[in-house]
Amino acid sequence: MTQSTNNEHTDKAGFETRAIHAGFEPDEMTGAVIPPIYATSTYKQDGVGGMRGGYEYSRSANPTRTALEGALAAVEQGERGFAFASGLAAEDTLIRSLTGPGDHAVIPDDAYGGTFRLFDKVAKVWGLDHTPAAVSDVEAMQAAIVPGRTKLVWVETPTNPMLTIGDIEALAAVAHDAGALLVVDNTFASPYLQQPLVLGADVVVHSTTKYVGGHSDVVGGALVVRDLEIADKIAFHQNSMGAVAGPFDAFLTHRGLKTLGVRMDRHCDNAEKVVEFLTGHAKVAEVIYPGLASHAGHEIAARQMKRFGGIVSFRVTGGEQHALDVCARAEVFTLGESLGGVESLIEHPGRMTHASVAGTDLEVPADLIRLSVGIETIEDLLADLDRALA
Ligand code: P1T
Repeated sequence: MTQSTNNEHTDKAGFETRAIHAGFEPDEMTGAVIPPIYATSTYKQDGVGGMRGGYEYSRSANPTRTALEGALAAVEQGERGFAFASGLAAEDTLIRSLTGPGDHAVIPDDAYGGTFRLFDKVAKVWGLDHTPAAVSDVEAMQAAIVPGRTKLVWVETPTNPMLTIGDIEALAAVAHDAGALLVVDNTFASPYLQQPLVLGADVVVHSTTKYVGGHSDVVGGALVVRDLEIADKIAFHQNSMGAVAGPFDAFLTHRGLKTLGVRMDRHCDNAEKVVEFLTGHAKVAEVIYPGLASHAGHEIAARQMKRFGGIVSFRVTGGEQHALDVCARAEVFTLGESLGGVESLIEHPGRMTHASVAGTDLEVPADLIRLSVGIETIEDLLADLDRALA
């Protein structure tokens, strides 16, 4: 049941080796190379309290989930990983593990709409208030801290959907100076491109629904930490709140994680070509991608990310209706929410993923389109965009 013992021989290995081997040794009885799906809710005890390997009940721990959690810790270079039923379940568990009524959090003024809704409509009712600030502006993030009350400085980098970049090292210093913890939602970069714990972050959050799972066939979330006291609080709340990843979901997520490196490289290759195609296109007003030298966060992104990712946002020249039309005309790019799967997706954040931030500080431009560039043949993706924009 302990995770770190499974990772001993992979601790110093390269990223892909960790992604493929950490968290699981071939099954002792059968030699199975892949963690079996332990579809069991409970475990036989050898006399009261005589647990085999520490397994007692599958909300508390399940071997398929343990394997995934060990692998997640290894790819983020953390000590403990925790797998949840969704990204938002992971976030909710984290918030309750590390804050209480009367506390305060600094959150991005540009974030996934569901994350904002969790802070604004759920955590606030519970007594945790928040101040949005720009993740790209370290001084603004610092100014938003309420001395003595701020427990979390929470960022996404790159953000969803504006792809704003936050300087993880600088933000960690600011948070720690104020006695707060830095939480980084690493969903857009994935652990292959960026490892926030190495840069000083205290907690990494993932919607594993996205690049980690990678095939749009499972919803899940994760938390990874280095500090064992924080880990104990999360472990207690994971079990007490119960929003865990089930064994089938843990299996699919773990299977996806093994190919993260090769998939991300192709996502990045294709995204770079899409950016090149959109830049200067007559119907495109602005292309937003941290890999562009003109992007305000380019230098920081180049320092803290291996490459710049598979998400490209852009604004069209003809306003909201034009953006909606482009979304409707695309064919290879499937119109749908979510991101990070092998297939390309297109969406209108204002009406779809970020509808819950309409009328708030986090509202997104109406002429904005977000692409999750998949790993299909690049010529087909470019031809599709050309048709959709025409
Ligand atoms: O959907 P879920 O697995 O609960 O994860 C929530 C979440 C958390 N953080 C980020 C950065 C996210 O992008 C998401 C989910 N986002 C979408 C569904 C989307 O289309 O943007």
